[in-house]
Amino acid sequence: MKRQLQILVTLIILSASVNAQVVNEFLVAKTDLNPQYSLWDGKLTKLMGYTRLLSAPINLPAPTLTFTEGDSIHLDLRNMSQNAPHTIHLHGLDVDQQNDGVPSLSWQVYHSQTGTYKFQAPHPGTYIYHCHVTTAIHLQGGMYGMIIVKPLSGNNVTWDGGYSYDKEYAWMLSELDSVWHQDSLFNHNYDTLNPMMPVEVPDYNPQYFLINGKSEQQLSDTSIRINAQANSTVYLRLAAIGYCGNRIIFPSALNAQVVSTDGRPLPATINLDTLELFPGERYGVLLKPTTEFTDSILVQYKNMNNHQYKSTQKVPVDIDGFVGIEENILDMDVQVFPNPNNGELNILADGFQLGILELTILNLWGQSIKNLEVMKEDGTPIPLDLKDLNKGIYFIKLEQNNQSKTIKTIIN
Ligand SMILES: [Cu+2]
Repeated sequence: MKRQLQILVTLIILSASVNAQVVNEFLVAKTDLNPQYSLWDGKLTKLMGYTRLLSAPINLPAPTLTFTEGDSIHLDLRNMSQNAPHTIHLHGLDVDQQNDGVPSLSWQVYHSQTGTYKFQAPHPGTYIYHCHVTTAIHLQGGMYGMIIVKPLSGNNVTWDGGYSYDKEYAWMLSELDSVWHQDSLFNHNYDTLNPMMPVEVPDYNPQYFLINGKSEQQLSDTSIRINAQANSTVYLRLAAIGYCGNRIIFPSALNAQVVSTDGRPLPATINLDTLELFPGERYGVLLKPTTEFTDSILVQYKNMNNHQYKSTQKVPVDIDGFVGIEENILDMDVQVFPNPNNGELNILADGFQLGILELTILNLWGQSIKNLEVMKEDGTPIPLDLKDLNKGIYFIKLEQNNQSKTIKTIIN
């Protein structure tokens, strides 16, 4: 009987321990043979980095690794970079020293070898991984990416019992100094047993200031630019991994609130329009716009030796929604097309009578910026030329005999 009880207890313990889901991830460390990564000005640069496939191009940042809280992770690193060994340091995750990718404290993966990091995904939050061999060069080379740990309780919540959100963005802030992206720095066989650097490392003078590997006009990429509805909540994950300090300036209409830092919830939210990040830091920011507007978030890069700002990058923000312009008649069918348009548009004003229609063009703040009259002659659409207006969101108010209807259009 006692023996049967022992077996039963053993079986219960075994079944509990296999409940944690094992997730296998695989990364290849490699170095570009030729410049292939396209910067905003069209120049190409070489990278050293991590990819999921040997044949895949190296991207900045490396693939985002997304886990669920409690997952048991087996992360394989295959080194195909020809030269130095590499590791994966799990920056900010609570893992044991053996699996934390700091070569002097554990092990490193040599060319054509594979190593496996084993750890449990800890607290939900935003983390970073990067190589920890000759860190200054390998990290600048491109060996960094983001780790996102999602809570068990769902996809659109910051952590169990935390804040829910409608949409999320993740920005990894870094820089690139193309002078460092050369074979003379990339191709070395430094390791912890051979700590001599092959060449003198030049001063760091980045020419490219990056958000998810992009800058300038590339920031209109839909994965970076903020596009959301008024009265919705956006969760913005921020991770800084360059050698500059960062300052982020939010438009006040975004009602930015910092809710977490370095993978841990803050005891209370902090409302702010300006947030400073230092290398290695992560923040979780809720954006809660209540009105419709277009603006930019400014991301600045500061030289930490002399505290001078080297660059300001502008990320477009588009918040859609209604600003509450009163409708006198709600059942009147009015349409604008195409929408968005280039300033040439058509209005279908069924419900209004034939004859003169008075039009008022309003900006986002409800200010009248243009008045005109158009003639409704029959049931066909009325063409309208607004090409003299700047790109943006406008309201067109149509009036006739004390009846009116307002519609929205986007000129881009
Ligand atoms: Cu490395």
